[in-house]
Amino acid sequence: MRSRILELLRNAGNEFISGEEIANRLGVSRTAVWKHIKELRATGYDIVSQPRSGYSLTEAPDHFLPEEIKNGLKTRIIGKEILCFDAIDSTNIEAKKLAAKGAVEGTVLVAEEQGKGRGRLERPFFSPRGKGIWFSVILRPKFLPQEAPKCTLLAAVAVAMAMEQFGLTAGIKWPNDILYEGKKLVGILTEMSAEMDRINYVVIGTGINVNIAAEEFPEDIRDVATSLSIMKGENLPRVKFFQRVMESMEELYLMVSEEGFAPVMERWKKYSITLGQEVNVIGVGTNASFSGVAADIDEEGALLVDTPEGRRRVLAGDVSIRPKK
Ligand code: BT5
Repeated sequence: MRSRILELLRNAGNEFISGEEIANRLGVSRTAVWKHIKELRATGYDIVSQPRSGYSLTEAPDHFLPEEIKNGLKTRIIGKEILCFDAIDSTNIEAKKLAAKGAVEGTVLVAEEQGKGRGRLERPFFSPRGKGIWFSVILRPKFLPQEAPKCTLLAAVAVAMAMEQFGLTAGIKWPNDILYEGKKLVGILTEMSAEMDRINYVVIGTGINVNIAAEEFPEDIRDVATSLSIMKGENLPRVKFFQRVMESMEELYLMVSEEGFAPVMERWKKYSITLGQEVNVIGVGTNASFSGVAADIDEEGALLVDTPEGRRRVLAGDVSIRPKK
């Protein structure tokens, strides 16, 4: 009912629509309409009312509400189901639970705040309230399990494409970070459940620092983290940015099902700030490290690093780019 009232208010544009007309069109009482309007106001909608004219929507909140995210969203798969959480441990944990219970492909979970946002190897991921986009997407792709890590590259390209629409140029560091001036704006964690030759589900978890001021980052990551608002010099509308990310993700996902990952990899290379650089690589889960020049990524999304001893292939690791002398 709430979303149907919102739709009527939106369709009215700048005009007023009377409580009576809303009540008649939706087959409810005027008191019921009034109650829903009150609720909408409480969630942040600015709805003005005038005694004889009725109601008019003047401003929608930049909160994660399914009605807001779906409004004007141009996707068929991603966002088919949208679940919004005020607070949650981790959207990835919840997404995996739902996926195991049969959630439909394209289900999206997004939270205002995560209490236990996680990165790789259980590293904590700072996810403060109302300041970012902390979300997970459930996919059930037809490709092979060994291709799943490439979903991380796909998500990074999707965020980069969204940034472009807001006049921001992204630099992707292999495999899962988007950086600005060497500091991290976005982190991505792809998790999967699969059998030998079949994926049950993939959960792509993405954390985007949107409107976080430098001093709001905890001290331990202040030197390594940044946000879109720092980059742009002003706050960005989170819901609109999120819609563009979901649309880009869908465009790329459809591309993969038609043409495979090659066109996504091409785009990834265009945004890459890793290729051609001197890098230090630390294997994930090991402390083994080595240096070389990041030469390319292969069809599996592995990073190829040229070292004095020859070319090395890195499937999972932490890469730091060494400043040019
Ligand atoms: C990642 O791991 O960057 C993957 C992060 C994925 C987060 C999303 S949010 C939605 C979904 N739900 C989850 O629980 N997770 C996903 P990794 O490459 O391991 O980097 C982790 C490191 O990034 C930490 O050890 C910190 O140094 C740094 N870090 C933590 N929070 C950060 C933030 N908000 N911005 C920038 N850097 C951060």
